[in-house]
Amino acid sequence: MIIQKGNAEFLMGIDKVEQLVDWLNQNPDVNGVAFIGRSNVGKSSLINALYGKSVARVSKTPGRTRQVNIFSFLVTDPEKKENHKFYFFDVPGYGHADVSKEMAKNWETLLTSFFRYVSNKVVLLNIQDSRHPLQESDELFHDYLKNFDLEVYLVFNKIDKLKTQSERASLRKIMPAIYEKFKWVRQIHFTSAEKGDGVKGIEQAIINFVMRFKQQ
Ligand SMILES: Nc1nc2c(ncn2[C@@H]2O[C@H](COP(=O)(O)OP(=O)(O)OP(=O)(O)O)[C@@H](O)[C@H]2O)c(=O)[nH]1
Ligand SMILES: [Mg+2]
Repeated sequence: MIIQKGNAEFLMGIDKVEQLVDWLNQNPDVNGVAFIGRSNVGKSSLINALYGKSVARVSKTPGRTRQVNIFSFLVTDPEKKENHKFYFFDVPGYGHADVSKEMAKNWETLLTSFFRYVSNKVVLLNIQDSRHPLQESDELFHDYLKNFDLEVYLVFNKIDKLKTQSERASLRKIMPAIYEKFKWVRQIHFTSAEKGDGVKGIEQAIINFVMRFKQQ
C-alpha cells in the first residue's frame, strides 16, 4: 500500500464552527489524519513529503492561517489496483504569542469542535522540533488533548539538525519520560522532512490507521 503522490486535492479551508459542522454533515466519512504542531516545526514540509510537492505551500508567514484546511488523498494497493479515498487536515499551529485573545478563543472553539467530531476517525500527528522537544506550548496542548478520545502519534522532525552524538542521545533519553507523561501517545516517529528520513515510516503508520476503516 502506498499514498499516491501528487494526487491530494485541496477541498476547503474552514474557520467557523458552523462551516465545519456543515462540511462534516455532508461528509460523514472523514477517516484520515490531522497534522498539528507549533509554527515552523516543518508541518507543511512533512505534508509535502508525504503527499507530493506543493500540496501545502511551505509558509513564509508563520501562523497566519487560522483555518482547518481539508484535503483528500488516495491510498493505493498496487497489486489489486484499488484506490481508497481518505482525508487529511492541515490544522494551524498553537503557541503563537502574537495572536489576540479573541482570535485564540475562536481558534480553540473551532479546534474543540473539530476534535470532538473526528475523534475515532482521525489519527492526530503532533509534529515537534527534535531540537526543542516539549516546549511549554506543546505541554499545554497535550493537557488539552487529554479531553478527547484521539489516537495521537508524536513526530520529532528535523532530526538532520541533530548533528552530534550527544544531541541525539539527549533526545533518546527523554523518550521514557514522554511515554510516561503522555500516555495517550501511541507511537513516536523521528523524521527529516527535508532529507526524507522516517517519512516512509509515517506513511505506513497513516496507511495502517486508515485502512482499519476499510477492512471492517
Ligand atoms: N533541516 C531541516 N529543515 C526543515 C525540516 N522540515 C522543515 N524544515 C525547514 O523549516 C522551515 C519551516 O518549515 P515549514 O514546513 O514551513 O513549517 P510549518 O510547521 O509548516 O510552519 P508554519 O506553517 O509557519 O507553522 C522551512 O525553512 C523548512 O525548509 C527538516 O526536517 N530538516
Ligand atoms: Mg505550514
